[in-house]
Amino acid sequence: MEPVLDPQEAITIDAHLANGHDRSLAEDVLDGLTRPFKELPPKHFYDARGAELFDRICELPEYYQTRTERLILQERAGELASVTRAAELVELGSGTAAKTRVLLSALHEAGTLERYIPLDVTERMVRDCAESLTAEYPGLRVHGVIGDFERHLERVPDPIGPRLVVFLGGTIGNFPPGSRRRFLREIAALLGPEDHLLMGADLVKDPEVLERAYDDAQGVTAEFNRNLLRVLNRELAADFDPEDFEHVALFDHEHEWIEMRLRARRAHTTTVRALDLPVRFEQGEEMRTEISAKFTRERITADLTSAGLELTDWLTDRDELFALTLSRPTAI
Ligand code: AVJ
Repeated sequence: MEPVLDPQEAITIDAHLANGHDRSLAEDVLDGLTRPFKELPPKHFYDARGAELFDRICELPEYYQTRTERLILQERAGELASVTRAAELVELGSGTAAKTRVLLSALHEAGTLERYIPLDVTERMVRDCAESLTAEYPGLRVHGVIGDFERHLERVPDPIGPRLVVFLGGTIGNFPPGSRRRFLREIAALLGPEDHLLMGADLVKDPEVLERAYDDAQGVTAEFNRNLLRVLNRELAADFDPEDFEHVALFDHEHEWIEMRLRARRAHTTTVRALDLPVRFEQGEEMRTEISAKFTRERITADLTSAGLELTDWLTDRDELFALTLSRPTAI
């Protein structure tokens, strides 16, 4: 018989963000907009509207990542469950946990799953998915962590058995190469010798396919990009006119990453009032808003190795558009 837990016992939530805005936006803007080459980090895209636009991106015909990753998970979840025999699944940036359900179901069927630990900045998402998942999977405990995976990894509770950490969607591509390795090393610190990391990575391919995925025909990605300026207007009393900026997406062949930028259509000065910061843009000046690195098996293996992890499985679709890497701490 499945143990039946009442919801009080099944759900624990720890909050590490004072409020939804406590993600260093002001400091990031102060750094980023005073550089000779202006830049804003992509994590600030995701306010309510940004999250909604990103969901629409995931459905676009040009944006193959989400559906390809889901397909790989559907095909291989059973195998992942039997290889990892995970008692707990820790998910970094869990969101609505849409794709995670495939894994949770496989682990539940294998009879090993006891606990799910979603870590996400959006409190509502963590609470909602805790409620629905404890209802969907009898006996499952959910220990939600409301936090930023770049700052709160050490708040993940101690393991209760074999652990599978998952980092899906290809978000590892947002980190520049040095930070990427540092972050992987931080993830490795969550893993014991019996534990695994499952990570999604977008693969190098025809640059035209890549650029289309970041500059779709309907202009959803352009809106997503410009939404960052609306976030600054609202949170920091800035006075950007998003229509003063043009969406740019291009593949950087040397670094093998997509860059998204916002290009000023005219010379103008905006003010970020909360920071008392005037910001001058020349006509055509570009501000970088995201890098999204594309990987080869060799490159991701080297990154994992440098973080003390060894690749144990490489799961990809038949067209090799996207890959899931399974890795574990390197035996010493
Ligand atoms: C959520 C970081 C994986 O890089 O493809 C989608 C974000 N930006 N379209 C990506 C994104 C533009 C996405 N990640």
